[in-house]
Amino acid sequence: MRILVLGGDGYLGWPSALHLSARGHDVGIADNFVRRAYDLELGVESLVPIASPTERIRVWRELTDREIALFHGDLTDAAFTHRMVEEFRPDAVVHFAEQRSAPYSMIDQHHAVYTQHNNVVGTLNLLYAIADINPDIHLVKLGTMGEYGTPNIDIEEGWIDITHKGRTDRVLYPKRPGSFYHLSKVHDSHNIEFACRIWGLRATDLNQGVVYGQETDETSLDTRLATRFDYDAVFGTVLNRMAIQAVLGEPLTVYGQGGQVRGFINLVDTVECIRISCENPADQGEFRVFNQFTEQMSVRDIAETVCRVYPGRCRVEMIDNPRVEAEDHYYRAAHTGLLELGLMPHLLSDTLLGSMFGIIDRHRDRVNLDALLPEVRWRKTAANLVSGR
Ligand code: NAD
Ligand code: USQ
Repeated sequence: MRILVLGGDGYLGWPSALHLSARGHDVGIADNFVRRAYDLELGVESLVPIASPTERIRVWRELTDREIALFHGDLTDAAFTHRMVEEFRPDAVVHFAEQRSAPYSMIDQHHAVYTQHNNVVGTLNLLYAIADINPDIHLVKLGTMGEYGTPNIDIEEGWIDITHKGRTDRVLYPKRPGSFYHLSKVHDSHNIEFACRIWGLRATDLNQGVVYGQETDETSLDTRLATRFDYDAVFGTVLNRMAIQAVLGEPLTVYGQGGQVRGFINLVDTVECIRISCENPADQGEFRVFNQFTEQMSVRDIAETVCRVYPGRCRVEMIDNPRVEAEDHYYRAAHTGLLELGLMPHLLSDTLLGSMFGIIDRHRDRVNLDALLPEVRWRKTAANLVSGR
């Protein structure tokens, strides 16, 4: 298949592009490299050094004799997005290219508006490009489990059958997300479902849980193929951060009571889910939703597991929760769709955590300790009410 990976320079996009290429697909990646610019803005860097986009592609070509096309541009630029889809003529487009940090979206008004504009407008431009150029193109869109929030009933895969006053219907599962970033994903989901219903497009919305891990079979072939690994309080996600905090001898930061339960997935399984979704497309006109995670854990469970496995001294600290979220709640989310299509999960294990500790230890000197503690607060303050810039 010809597969275009949007956001192909990011944490997940790059290893997914390599995985698809290794499986024999013709891959193109597109990115505006804004993720590298956020690093400059926040004064941090990926824990593991990453090569430039052109060097990554060159190394992959030298190792495998496989070509990856590169499109440098911004999805919010409608003309660029249209041109790229027209030129590459993909069978599937995997869309990772969004601002993906909840804390970044909550810094202030400017960052909230930027996040929703970037994410919602980029996706709309893509929907128009696909509808104009070839409605057969299968859109594989990265959504998030956080779209659902933490409802007091079981979470289904995207859709729910409800009976109300004696009548029954199948509707999109109700959403109650926890940040302006997560809200941008809800808006995307609605726009995509609408495009499938009205224009007959086909799409798979992958409501992914929190990803952890840094290596895949492909990225570990050469250090210059490494993907990024974020540890800071804005872009670092909880399991990666806790593994890094343990190795650095810093306290593991549990926000609030730590009873927050989330779905988690290993990077190795993420790239497989992308391959599986592309190779098993949604039907024409179908808005298909998979909940893309393999196990659910509380933040406290993660801290305890990391401390149990880490061979050195390890300390957990419960700090004031900078977010507004339930810390003790019901959580049970369906996630059978991808398993039925053949996903073989790699669950969190002592070996897996051990290999993460090894990677972290090799790069420990690159950490900016000042970036570890959360500073962005969900509640309104003078700093985040109006634009801080
Ligand atoms: P990332 O920030 O590392 O990668 C996103 C890439 O998209 C970056 O390289 C960035 O430069 C690019 N990008 C952003 N806006 C763009 C635009 N307008 N035009 C072109 N390129 C643009 O993020 P990631 O962790 O790889 O996440 C990828 C996707 O997966 C996101 O949509 C995110 O919401 C979703 N997701 C991530 C996780 C996770 O734990 N990392 C979990 C669930 C869902
Ligand atoms: N948390 C801590 N301590 C930390 C960091 C986080 O207790 O040091 C808690 C948070 O309060 C939250 C949970 O851990 O309850 C998850 O936080 P996170 O930063 O790991 O993940 P989140 O903000 O939800 O966002 C990440 C990705 C996002 C993706 C989402 C999947 O950045 O792109 O959409 O995970 S999900 O959580 O399923 O919505």
